Amino acid sequence: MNFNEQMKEKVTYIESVIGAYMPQDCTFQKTIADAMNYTMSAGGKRIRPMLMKATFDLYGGDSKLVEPFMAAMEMIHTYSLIHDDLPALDNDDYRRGRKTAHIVYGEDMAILAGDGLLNYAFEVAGKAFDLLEKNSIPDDVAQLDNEKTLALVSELKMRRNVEWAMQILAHKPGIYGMIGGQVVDVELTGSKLNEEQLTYIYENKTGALIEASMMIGAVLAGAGTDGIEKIAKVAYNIGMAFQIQDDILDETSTFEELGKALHSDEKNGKVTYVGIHGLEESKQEVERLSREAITLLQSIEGDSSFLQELTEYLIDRKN
Ligand code: GRG
Repeated sequence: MNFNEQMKEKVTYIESVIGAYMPQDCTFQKTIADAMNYTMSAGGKRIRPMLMKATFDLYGGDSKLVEPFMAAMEMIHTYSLIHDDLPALDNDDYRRGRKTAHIVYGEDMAILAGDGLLNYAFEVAGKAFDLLEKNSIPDDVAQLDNEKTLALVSELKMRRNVEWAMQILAHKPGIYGMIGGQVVDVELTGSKLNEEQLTYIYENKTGALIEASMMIGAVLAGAGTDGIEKIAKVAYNIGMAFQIQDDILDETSTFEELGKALHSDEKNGKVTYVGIHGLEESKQEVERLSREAITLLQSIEGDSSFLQELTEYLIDRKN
């Protein structure tokens, strides 16, 4: 199977996972489920769950534990897009090739749909606990035989990994991650940014969710601290390259390819990497960051070929 076929197959799988975890039974509050589903089902590249699952595979993960986290991560990402498009922020009319949520459902419902997705993401991720084995513990633990003890220890290890993944899922999209980056981005809109401020914004508003995705994949697969640190570095580079490429596409792509309006940064008075360094240098930086990520991936034991190809593909992505 070539890379494009693999991507297609993976997106189909990710969409089926997301679909399985979307809210089903809504009565009086049905509008919120419709509004949440409207942007969730509009497509999107599904890069974050894809990176999470590919990292999980790289570190030998072989359970379904990662699936609720894949869905949860895409929900958090989609909430951030719905809120980012609101009139109070970027005021965009199109996203993922469709009218934005606030244009279709009104500003009130779009705010609630974003809130709904953020909250529901944790409800969904928490379902990973239901997937764990539940070995019974006798009152007198001395009665446990070897086999039962081993089963309990293995369950405990998995449970710890899920708890750790939950912590990452709560931390990275928050004020020390995505929201932090977004706050500085909003506050400094229209001002002249220095390199340090720009790096802070990119590391957080975009990088944090990419880092969280790959770290959660590694944690759930049971990778050691060393493995998690390595993948966090890979994710850092991919995240920075992803945002610079986003800036490049905002200037050079088409509405049809992007599924949203171009020149959004200019319209909103945002200073970007491209604005400071120009297109050519920005392209070189995307290439440099991505090549460094690929070299790091090659130093990790295991089959990282899909992750390497995905990183390569992102250098030239068109949307
Ligand atoms: C709480 C009011 C309120 C707002 C929150 C946190 C936030 C607003 C916005 C997040 C910042 C943001 C949108 C960063 C940009 C990251 C980025 C490059 C998004 C596009 O991701 P893709 O290209 O999109 O993966 P698809 O549609 O393919 O999923």
